[in-house]
Amino acid sequence: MSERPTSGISRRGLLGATAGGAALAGALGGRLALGTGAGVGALALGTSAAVAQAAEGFEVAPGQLDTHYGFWSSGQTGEMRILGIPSMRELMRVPVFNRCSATGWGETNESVRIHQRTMSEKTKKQLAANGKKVHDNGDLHHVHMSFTDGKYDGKYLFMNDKANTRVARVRADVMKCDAILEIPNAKAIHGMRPQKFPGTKYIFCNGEDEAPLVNDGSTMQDVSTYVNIFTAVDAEAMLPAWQVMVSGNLDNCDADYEGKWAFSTSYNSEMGMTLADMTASEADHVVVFNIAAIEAAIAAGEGEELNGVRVLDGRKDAKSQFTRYIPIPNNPHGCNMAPDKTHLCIGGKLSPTVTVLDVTKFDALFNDNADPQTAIVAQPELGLGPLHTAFDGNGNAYTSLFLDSQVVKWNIADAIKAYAGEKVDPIKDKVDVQYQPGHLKTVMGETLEAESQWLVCLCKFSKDRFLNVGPLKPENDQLIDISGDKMVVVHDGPNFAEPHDAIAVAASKLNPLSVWKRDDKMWAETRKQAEADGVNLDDWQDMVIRDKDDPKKVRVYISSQAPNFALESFTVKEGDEVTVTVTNLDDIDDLTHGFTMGNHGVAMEIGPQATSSVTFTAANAGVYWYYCQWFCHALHMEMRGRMFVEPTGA
Ligand code: RUQ
Ligand code: CUA
Ligand code: CA
Repeated sequence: MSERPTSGISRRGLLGATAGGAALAGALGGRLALGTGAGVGALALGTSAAVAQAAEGFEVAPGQLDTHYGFWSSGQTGEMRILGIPSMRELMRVPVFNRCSATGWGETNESVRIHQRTMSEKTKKQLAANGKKVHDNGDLHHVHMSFTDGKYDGKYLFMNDKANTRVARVRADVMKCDAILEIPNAKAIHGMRPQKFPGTKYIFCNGEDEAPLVNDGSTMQDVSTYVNIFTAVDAEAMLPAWQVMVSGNLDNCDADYEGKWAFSTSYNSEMGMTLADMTASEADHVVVFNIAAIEAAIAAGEGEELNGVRVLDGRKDAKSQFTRYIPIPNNPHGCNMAPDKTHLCIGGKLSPTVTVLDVTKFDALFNDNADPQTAIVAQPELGLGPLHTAFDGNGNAYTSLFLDSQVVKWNIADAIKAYAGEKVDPIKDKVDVQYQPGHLKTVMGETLEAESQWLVCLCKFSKDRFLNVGPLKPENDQLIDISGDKMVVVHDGPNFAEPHDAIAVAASKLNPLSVWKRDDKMWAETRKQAEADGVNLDDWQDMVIRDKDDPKKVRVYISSQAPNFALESFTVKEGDEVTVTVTNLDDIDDLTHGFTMGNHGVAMEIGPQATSSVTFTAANAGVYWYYCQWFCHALHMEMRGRMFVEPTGA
């Protein structure tokens, strides 16, 4: 049994700072936030008419559209969310790793196929032992869009699942998940970024947790057999391209604007298994991955193949050309590449500094074995608990200070001058946020088209900012106007568990469909089965087909057109495995139908021109109503029918 901790990292006074800082910020925030409404709240912050004006700028009147899409992670909820910026209105939730009651995601055959596409036999066994077909939870920290030439290309969104070691892709044309990849060999995918240049060939994925490479129970206690794995995923195929073993663990990552490097922070260079061990060193590191050297080695057949992926050894002792390790104080976290194409900013977390690396100096680290420290060009001391950094289009950086509950605006060029000994203060402004910010994002700020108007700060706590809803409080996403010299908080946005990260994409980059294309690949497999059954999914269908080879299987094809299902009833037998395929033949924006089978735990969404199917067992004889659960017509309530389940032997 371990003892209740009394020391650990608090020896550095930092846990103390967390508690004290939070209490202080709480008291302060409470006083300042007495006025509600963004305008009043902002004015209460004590500045002037300029503040009121800034607060007005974020309001989007009824009927008006936002200028930017915000794509939000949802942490342990496992979905992706779409918000409008600057209104901060929630527009949509896209289920990815979670089971969704509204859409049937995680239950429909189409979504289960996507879940199981790369699922290992081990995972299937684990799930089956727990009575499941798919994981229905995820821990989605990071959402990023695909790039072409360093700019968002509006094609895909990629996201990680730390809980079950996966990455997923959402198609931006329909805003639905179309691929989930279970990454072999690695454990707990945390940091995840698309390659920025020349395009998103790879998704870089950090394995955060250390484990034996062959994790079969044979060397569990021997930590020297533990490794961490960095994975490059082929973004089109959504399959692993290659992996690199590293020293230390991996936290966040990013990529450069020339397609040469990927980089990851590590907080556990110690390979410690306890909190005290993980914080023992004064410095951890950033790993730099040399993409060209890795690709050459993979092409030459180097490394070992393990579970279908070639794994290279990039650990320190291997002295390879795959990696370099740059020492960074202390348990670093955020890893953000500036749109100036040159500077990489690493959040110190336990160190009050952000370390600025010049990526143009990385060639020398590999070619001349230059001292890794030569890549460090600035290390401004910004405040307590620097986590993540965002950028505007004017050479400024914005870093979240977790312990200080602030955002600090600083100038990269000035920080470099100060590091070189010049008397210049890189810090331009600080603003209080509520409270304990993690990620923060400027609009378009992780691309070559960084803008300088809005910053979204994702706060981990919201105490006293909203009506009390019980012990579990919402998080607080705050919108900050960064267009002037002073940053101004203009909006509080409560948000459910637990947005880690967000990106903001100009609305012009996207143009999603309103009606599905009938031949979409999402239901290609379902269409194949229908063809085999002699059913044309594009026509009116009202078919009930019993499988010739397996008479326990019944396939029911139902068209829907508001307010009708093609079948008012169908009959099956007790114990039958029933697959219901519904096609929505309506061809009108926003006309979604549903299919819910009463008392069977089965419900799904069928968008205009879409096909969805679901399989369940009719276990008990009786009459069951099915109905359309998405409001579609004045006679939507009447859009229902009966399933008769005959007793066995009838
Ligand atoms: S990282 S703890 Cu985005 Cu700050 Cu996941
Ligand atoms: Cu169809 Cu409601
Ligand atoms: Ca450490």
